[in-house]
Amino acid sequence: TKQFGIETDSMTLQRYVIQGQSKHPEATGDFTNLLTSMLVAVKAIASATQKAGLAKLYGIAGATNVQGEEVKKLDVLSNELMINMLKSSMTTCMLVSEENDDHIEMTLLNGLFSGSRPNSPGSTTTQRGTKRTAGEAVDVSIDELFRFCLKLRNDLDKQRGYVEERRRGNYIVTFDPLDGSSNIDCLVSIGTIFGIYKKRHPGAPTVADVLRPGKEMVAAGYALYGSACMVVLSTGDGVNGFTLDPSIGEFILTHPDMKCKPRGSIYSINEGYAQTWSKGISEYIRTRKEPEAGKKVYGQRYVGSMVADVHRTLLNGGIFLYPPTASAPSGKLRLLYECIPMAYIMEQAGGLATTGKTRILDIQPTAIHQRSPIILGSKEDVEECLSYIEKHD
Ligand code: AHM
Ligand code: MG
Repeated sequence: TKQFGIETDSMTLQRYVIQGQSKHPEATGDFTNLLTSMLVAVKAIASATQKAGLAKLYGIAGATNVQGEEVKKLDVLSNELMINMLKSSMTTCMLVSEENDDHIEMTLLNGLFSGSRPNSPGSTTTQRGTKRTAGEAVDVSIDELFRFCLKLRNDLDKQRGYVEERRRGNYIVTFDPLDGSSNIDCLVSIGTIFGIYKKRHPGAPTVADVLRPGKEMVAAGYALYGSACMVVLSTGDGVNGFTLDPSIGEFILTHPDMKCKPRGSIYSINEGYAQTWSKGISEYIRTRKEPEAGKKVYGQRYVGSMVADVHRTLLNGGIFLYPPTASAPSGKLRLLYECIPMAYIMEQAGGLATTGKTRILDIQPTAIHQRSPIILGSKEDVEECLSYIEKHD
């Protein structure tokens, strides 16, 4: 249905999420609000990314991030956007960002009744306790009025607790606001990665609420700032891709029910670290280039931006690897906001994601910035790689 070249009934990301929500009668709409707010950040990052060269946003901001890496201005901006949009959505209780050393806890709103509470009325006022009939002038003692106000305030305090709890929200979001920072200045694709958990108990969240295996996540996804801006999202029911139509500022469903084909023909790894790979990884990669008779060689692609490399793997099939190296013995990529969300997407699309020993989504995280090796992609390719690891490592 098109009029004047404009689709009049398009499936926007928000519409898609609202439709999903209608399948859950208990849904409050918070998840939709969370995503809508986060998409504002994504759109702003997409816009800033395109303007970075012009606006001179690129360049070193003069600070290093918590991992001792250079922080670029666009990283800082993206982080602020994500935090501010997620906070103001009033749907989250905790955030974990690659750019922040500590987790960010949502504070309750204060100030509604912030005055100090007066002491009990004491014995200076008298009790009249007179009965009144309709029409009679109301004769209320200071004491009665005060008790009434106190009760009203207690009731409101209770309500305020409820309201504050509602405003804090139950969702926990982990994110890398701008992944692939080394690619910013040379205008190569970069992305935002996010994972969403739900707090399962009343009251304040604790860090244990975010140190949970990826299989407990309720949603994950990424935004890719490439030749177009795309959001790939899974809410645990398959994977869908939405492309930003800049003329209307909306994400439109362009890649419904994305599947990673069972076998691909591309491997993606930083070959510069080949010397420090395990025997299993070395043999697996060698045999991509020197296959046994009758098998085809694999092509090699490596952008160096996880979002771009994973997105290509999802679309075209193949395998992406960031194994342990000499300088990063546990791998480089972060479990909570890089490995787990990508593993979630990949599995939802029919692919696999592993450390080489364990399924990524089964890992019990122990620290918010912990790293993990990762191998993900087409099912048969990952299985074949695992067979080399099993044989040689
Ligand atoms: P970043 O969070 O500092 O941007 O680093 C993460 C990026 C990933 O996007 C990418 O897969 C990886 O680093 C590339 O690392 P390397 O340059 O060692 O191959
Ligand atoms: Mg990163």
